[in-house]
Amino acid sequence: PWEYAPAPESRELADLKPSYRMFVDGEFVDGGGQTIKTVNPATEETLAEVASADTGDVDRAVAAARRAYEQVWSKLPGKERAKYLFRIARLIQERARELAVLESLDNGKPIKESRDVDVPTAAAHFFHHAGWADKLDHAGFGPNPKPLGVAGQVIPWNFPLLMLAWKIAPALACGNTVVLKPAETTPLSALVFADICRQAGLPAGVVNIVPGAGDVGAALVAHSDVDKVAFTGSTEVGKQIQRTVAGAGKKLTLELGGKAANIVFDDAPLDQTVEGIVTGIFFNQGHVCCAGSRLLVQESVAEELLEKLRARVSTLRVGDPLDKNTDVGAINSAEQLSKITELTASGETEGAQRWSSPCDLPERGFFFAPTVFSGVQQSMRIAREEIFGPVLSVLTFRTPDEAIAKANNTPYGLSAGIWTEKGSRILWAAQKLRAGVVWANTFNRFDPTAPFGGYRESGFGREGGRAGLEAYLDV
Ligand code: TXE
Repeated sequence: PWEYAPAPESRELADLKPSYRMFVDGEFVDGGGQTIKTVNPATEETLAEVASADTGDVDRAVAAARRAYEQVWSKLPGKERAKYLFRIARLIQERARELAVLESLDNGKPIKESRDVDVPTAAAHFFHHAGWADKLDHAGFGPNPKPLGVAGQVIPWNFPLLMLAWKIAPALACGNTVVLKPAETTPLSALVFADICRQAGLPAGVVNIVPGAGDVGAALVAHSDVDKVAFTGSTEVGKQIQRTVAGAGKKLTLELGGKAANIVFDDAPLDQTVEGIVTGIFFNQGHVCCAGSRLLVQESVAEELLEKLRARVSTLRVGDPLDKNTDVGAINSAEQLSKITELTASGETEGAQRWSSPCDLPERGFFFAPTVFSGVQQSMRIAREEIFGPVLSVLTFRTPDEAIAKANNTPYGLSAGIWTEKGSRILWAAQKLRAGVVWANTFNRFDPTAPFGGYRESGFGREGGRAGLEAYLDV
């Protein structure tokens, strides 16, 4: 029915087209694979038809990237590459409104997040890396830093444009060329980005975008002419990719799942902490690899904190992603919604106490009420497995040592948070936590200057800052 369709002005703002083609060698072309229908998760309506690549298209894209690498991009001085990156960054800013609306339509995230986080941070990544492009020889990477060649990059659906920026900006800054596969449920912003590359006059073949499902990603990472593979996604697929590239002489970075602990000590300012907990787990519907999905609270303040938290979560507005007042938007797909539903049911079966926000959910679309489980034990699935949804598992601890032991009791190691007034405790805990990122008195802050990445089953390699560039350079 009409009332569930996005307002006509939002389609216009996003400049939404009925169909999109893939981007190879500087041209928009049809793909050999079966066309993908991308769906608006807030309405379940088809947004657009998107061309999908087949293995022949992957071959053509890699060949174009190789040609562009050999003949143009690797030969350009850094200051010339920087000009293109600056241009791309400015074009992302100029087209920010279009990109933000498109991202919210395709992904389901609230417009205030795509507008204030995803799009500006994507532009910031290009600005930051543009600044590096002409300084690589003088930044202590080692003698004669050189690009690797063609990068094959596979990204997920939770931050479609931002993950693309994390992957493409450092690759280009270092002189590599790229073939990128966006996720099958969120290909649109990557194809608008392709148009931005064209608008920026980026030489043909430097960036190629090949939409498709997992088989296209598998063909790309296995391709014999790809020198470097960068993947963000599930731990399961990450392990598969690691096996595929083993022995093939490719460089690899993996950014996989997480089950981050957000630790609240008894001296933390509770009202401020509640805001951080909410940001930690309900930002982007909890579709965040570094989400603060396990709350560890010191026993003496647990009851008071939980009461404040439930009151605050009750005020979150869940619904239409395009409404500027929405705090929690739509779950990206029916599959992800059923995974969240199944895991939360297991929490109840295993004996945790479930509390869900008494919000009204829209009748259509994929929505899930913000949920808090208390009385969670470490053995429960909701304490061990990544839910990737708006569901928080609350555990308690008595001593700081116990907090660290519980925080580290996970195969993952992407991020963690600490809430305390004591600076010494922050430094102590940050040393002991096995996590690539530790936030203190904040959560889910992203900055292009800060290296991001995991320990253990959360993957390896860093993205962002100087450390992120090392993944795209040889010396
Ligand atoms: O991930 P996949 P899915 C976690 C989260 C989520 C779960 C499943 O817990 O519930 O993973 O999500 C491509 N070779 N994360 O199924 O399949 C795929 O097309 C090469 C955490 O969406 O890993 C997509 O582009 N590529 C995570 C990308 O991999 C393959 C973000 C991610 O999809 C492939 C997303 C293959 N064999 C999910 N199979 C994070 N770290 O942020 C699939 N793909």
